[in-house]
Amino acid sequence: MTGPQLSHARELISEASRLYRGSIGIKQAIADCDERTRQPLRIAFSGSLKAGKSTLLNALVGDEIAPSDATECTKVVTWYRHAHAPSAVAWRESEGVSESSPVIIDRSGRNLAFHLGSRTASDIDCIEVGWPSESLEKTMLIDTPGMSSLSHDVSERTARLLTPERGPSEADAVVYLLRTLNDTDIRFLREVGSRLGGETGPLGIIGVVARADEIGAGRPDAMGAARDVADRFAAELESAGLCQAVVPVSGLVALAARTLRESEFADLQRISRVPAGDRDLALLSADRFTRSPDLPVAPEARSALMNRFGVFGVRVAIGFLQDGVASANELAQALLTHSGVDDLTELIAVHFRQRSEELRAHSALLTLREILSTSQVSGTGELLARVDRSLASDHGLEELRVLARLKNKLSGVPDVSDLKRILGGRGTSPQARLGVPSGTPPDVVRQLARDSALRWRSRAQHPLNDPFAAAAYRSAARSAEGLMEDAAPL
Ligand SMILES: Nc1nc2c(ncn2[C@@H]2O[C@H](COP(=O)(O)OP(=O)(O)O)[C@@H](O)[C@H]2O)c(=O)[nH]1
Ligand SMILES: [Mg+2]
Repeated sequence: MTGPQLSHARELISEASRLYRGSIGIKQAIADCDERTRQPLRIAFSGSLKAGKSTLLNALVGDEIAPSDATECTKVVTWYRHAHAPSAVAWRESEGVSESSPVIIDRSGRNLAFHLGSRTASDIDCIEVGWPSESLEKTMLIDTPGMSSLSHDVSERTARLLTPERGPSEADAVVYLLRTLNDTDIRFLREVGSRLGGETGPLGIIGVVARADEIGAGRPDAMGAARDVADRFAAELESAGLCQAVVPVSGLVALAARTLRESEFADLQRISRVPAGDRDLALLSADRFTRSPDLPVAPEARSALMNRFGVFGVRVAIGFLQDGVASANELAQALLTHSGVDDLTELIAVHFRQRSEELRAHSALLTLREILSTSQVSGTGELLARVDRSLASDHGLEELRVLARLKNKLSGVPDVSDLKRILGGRGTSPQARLGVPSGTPPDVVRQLARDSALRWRSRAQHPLNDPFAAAAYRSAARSAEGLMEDAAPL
């Protein structure tokens, strides 16, 4: 079923298509815009070179589909879509015509690779990979080569996708990986944010403090250290309106956990049973771990464990096994939670997936706006005004903008957690917003929604509210009123 935002966007697009029925080129651009509303949400992974983008994408998909480390194909923007069988093609536009050529997917080595044949990255505009994965059914993931002050060429490809010279970004949402917070990141985030969210605040950007295990030099408390860093970055980025949330994640540990093999579990278990003295000594460094004569697992297998999990991952996994974790499934789940990827998945669900319709409608309308404002025919002025009204009045997007600023602006307010919930920060179903079980009957939901609307309206009128608080409470009241409408008897 299509929600009101997408239907309204499509109506405006089809009116534009009528207005421009005589102009072939523009008609095509409008048709592309309509097509975009029918495609899955596009989430791009961006950040500096080697930030861990491809590894994190793989961890979220639960399969190794994006090549990592710097080979030729990692210099190209790669789109991952759902398909019934694996496929990969390279696209190139030449004299206005798009040409495709096959790319070989090679899983024979230690790492996945795409072979481009005699082509180099500069001969290609993008690679499109089709993959049978459930996680790609509702979202398309875009791996980018990243930003680098050293490689202008590579940065430019990412910039062309996310911040093209004209018009909105090709992605609807961005996961931005940071290791430090430098000027390049801030400038780029500001630029991406202005394309995704417009003037009115952050929309569709989640920051990740990446390779979080390395922040505490691989010590078991590394994630705690990474969380402090994430909180510091979050304070800066959220208060500057550049991000909706920031979380620390170790993509490496998350990927190893999601693809954990029984043989790895058995090896880790064997090592966890070695007497503490020898084991702790062997775990002091990656080098000691692979060379130690005291471990009952072949050195090649240990070296493979180190590659897949890193020092931190191996130490944490062994810690879990000593604490009584008894199966590969249980270990994988414990590592996933510890890696931070569960928190990221939740943020992506709340901020991107559950808002997919609003975000896609928003991108399509921004594209339409660009088309209408650059080639005017009779009637465009009025349509443009309607597009602008539609962009400004989407309550779902307003909720996202308020949610992004709650932590910073209202952290001291006692009911900030209720506010977050009613705005959809813990899920967008009426029950999630009201904090009741999912089977709650409609008449109870309606009554609770009415109470909630009254409560937030009255909070909004408090004379001591600052402007942000007043606007946030008004938004909450509108959200609750929306629930009353949704739950109204037919
Ligand atoms: N320790 C650690 N290494 C990582 C992590 N994520 C990626 N790496 C390693 O960093 C290198 C670059 O990763 P890659 O995903 O290709 O980065 P990209 O250039 O941003 O796509 C690879 O050798 C990865 O194994 C992580 O979370 N922790
Ligand atoms: Mg990469």
